[in-house]
Amino acid sequence: MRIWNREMECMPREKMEALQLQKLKRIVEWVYERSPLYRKKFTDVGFHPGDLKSLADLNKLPFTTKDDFRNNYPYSMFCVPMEQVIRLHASSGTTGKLTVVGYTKNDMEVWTELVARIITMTGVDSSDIVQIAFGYGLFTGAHGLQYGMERVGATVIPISSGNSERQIMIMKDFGTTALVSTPTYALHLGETARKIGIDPKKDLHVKVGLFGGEAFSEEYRKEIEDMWGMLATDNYGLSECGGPGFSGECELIRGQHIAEDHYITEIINPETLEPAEPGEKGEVVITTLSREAVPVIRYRTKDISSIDYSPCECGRTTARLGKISGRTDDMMVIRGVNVFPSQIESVLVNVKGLAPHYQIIRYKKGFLEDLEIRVEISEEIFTDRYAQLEAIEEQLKQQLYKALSINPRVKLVEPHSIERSAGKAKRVIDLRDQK
Ligand code: DLL
Repeated sequence: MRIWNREMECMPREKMEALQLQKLKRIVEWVYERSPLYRKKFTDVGFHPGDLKSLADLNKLPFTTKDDFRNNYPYSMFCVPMEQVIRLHASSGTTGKLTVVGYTKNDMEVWTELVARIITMTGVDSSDIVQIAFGYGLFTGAHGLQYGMERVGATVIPISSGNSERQIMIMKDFGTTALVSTPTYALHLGETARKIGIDPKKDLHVKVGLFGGEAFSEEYRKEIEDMWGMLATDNYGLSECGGPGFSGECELIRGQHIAEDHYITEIINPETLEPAEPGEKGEVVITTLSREAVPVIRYRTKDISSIDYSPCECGRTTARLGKISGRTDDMMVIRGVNVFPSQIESVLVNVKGLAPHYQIIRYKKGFLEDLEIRVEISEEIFTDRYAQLEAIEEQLKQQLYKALSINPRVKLVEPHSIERSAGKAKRVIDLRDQK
């Protein structure tokens, strides 16, 4: 198995921690000197860069949040003059303003290097023809993957998202061997292929998928792998920390290797803000060590996961991030029970006769919040075994209750009736304010 940067990716832990401390000291000084926002934040908690003696001192530093980006829109989080910024990207916030990030020349170089690493982890190399079906634009996904692919020497087809039948035609004619998209779009593309009489597994030659940008359950992975006959890898990152390249899965699929020479990752209890126990789940908090234009110190991602520090059999020693199992802010509280959309997805994809396309509707009955799960039945059931619908619905209800301890309303809908998305799927529809 090839490793893009053996020196960094296979570094002994002690050496890595020494490197992280050295880089952390530099970046803390960098933001203190250049950003009135960070200087104020540090002063408010009585911290001075000189107080940083060990990695453990990181927890003396204040957190950064998406609100900081919102309140300092568009450029007040920047630590370099605009003359040094050569690229802007942005992501949509859950509410209100965009989250804007900038890149210096050096930031672009580091980004390219880190994406080349996650690409190499999946086995993709210069012999591959890669279809990038993330939307091009302000989203970091498409551009980041393109730089990394070109760096490893792969052939890039920058097709962007949408126009699915054309995507399939190109895949067939150009001999695409790797697909880059959201997991939802990969499923949709596979479905589209089947609709026009092409079996993605037999008639196409896509052997690897680099997926990311949204939650990706194990069951969803299996669904995609069976459909395409490919290795489907999960890759995580967020605009505020530079986009894709933060972490990715190697061919062994043992969690996502984190680029620890460029990021320090903490897992905290989102309520107490104390560090989680090793291996325990909590909120992922990221400090960027190399970013010049918009570094972030202890950025609260609101994503929930855990970290495994044991070395991987692939030879890399970098810590591995577990699956993102939800967000602190997509957690729904239904009659006192905490429910994550990812839990619902796990149930749906395990009930035979259902297709992996669904929506979760949050609504109110009187004062009480409830859920309705709309899920498509599979094509096969719809045409051949319509009579089984009642039994499938019953089974789904039972499984949902078993997994969630609540009884959401269930509605089976016709194949293809739920709107498909070329980017990130909108799974949860909030109708709580509607009568
Ligand atoms: O989604 C960056 C990216 C692009 C990562 C392409 C990987 C591949 P944003 O648009 O800022 O950046 O969205 C970041 O998306 O906080 C997570 O909630 C979610 N997310 C991203 N990747 C994953 C993943 C890009 N693999 C937000 N699993 C993050 C689960 C993910 N959630």
